[in-house]
Amino acid sequence: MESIIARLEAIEEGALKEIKAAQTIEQLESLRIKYLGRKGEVTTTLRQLGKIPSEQRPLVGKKGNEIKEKIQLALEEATEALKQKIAAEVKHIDVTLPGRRAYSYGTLHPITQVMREICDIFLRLGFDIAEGPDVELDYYNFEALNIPPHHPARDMQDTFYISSDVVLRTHTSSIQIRVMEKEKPPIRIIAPGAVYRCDADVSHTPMFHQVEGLLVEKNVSFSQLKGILTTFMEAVFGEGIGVRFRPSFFPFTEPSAEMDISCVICGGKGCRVCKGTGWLEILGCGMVDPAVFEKVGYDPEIYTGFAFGLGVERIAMLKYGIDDIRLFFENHLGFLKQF
Ligand code: 2NL
Repeated sequence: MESIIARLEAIEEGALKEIKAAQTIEQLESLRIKYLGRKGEVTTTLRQLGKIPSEQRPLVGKKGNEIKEKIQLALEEATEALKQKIAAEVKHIDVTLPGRRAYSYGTLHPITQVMREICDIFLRLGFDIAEGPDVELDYYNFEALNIPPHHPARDMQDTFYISSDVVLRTHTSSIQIRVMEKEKPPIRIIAPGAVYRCDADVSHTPMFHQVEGLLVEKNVSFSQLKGILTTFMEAVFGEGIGVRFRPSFFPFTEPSAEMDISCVICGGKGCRVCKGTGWLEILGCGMVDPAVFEKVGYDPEIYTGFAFGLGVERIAMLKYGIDDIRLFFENHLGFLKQF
């Protein structure tokens, strides 16, 4: 019996010493396990109670319980003291130190900036801005634009279908069809907005931005189209920019052309970006196809018009020398802060 009591007292002394020295809440928790846990020193010692004469058991048991309670109390007090110490340290943060500055205000996204710049130029040239729905009927996106039923653009691989006759618009031409349906010529509008195509790589994202333009009056000529677009390119890239028009094809224009500008990276000498040609493809355009006029109820014998479509991300990439379109949509502050 003497030996068990002596052993318990030795455990108590060791435990109280260790509790006093503990520096963290975690250390205190491991001390609780070490002494009071199921396999702890106090617990295992008291298990030997069965080995001593029964009349002595109450006395040893009582001593054991007292020691348990003392250790428990010491642990609780030490934990509480530590918590208060931590709280006091938090209060002692020096609030007079200079702070780390957060960005105090944001900036417009580079695509928004370029989009506004493009719209401003056309507003100065006398165009109005028209808007329309991103979720569009197949009719306005394809059919009214003379895009035949089995044209590749209608493929599931290129177009996001909501249902068999509803799509995410693949170009903002659909806006222009809606305007022509409602209003009579003269029409002089641009249609800016997000467009959607099922495509993704360094130069394609599933959502990007377009500005289309449409002018309808009597006696509109291709030279007027060339004049407007040349003035526009000079406004965006500077007076010195070179331009050229190459024949092309679109179902909604006839004749159709693609416009190139002299390479803004090498100045026309030939480089990696222009693939050695000195020229960059910048937009598609043409004279509105009579079939489109018929769809919206304009008499193609009376009215003529030109139209064009350009990609905003493409213009922004060339303007700022960006080689990966995905950077516009990753929202890294380091990238965005540069604009
Ligand atoms: C491109 C080509 C183009 C049009 C868009 C258009 C709109 C109507 C009628 C006729 Cl309502 N045409 N838009 C015309 C030619 C080309 O865009 O490659 N865009 C990035």
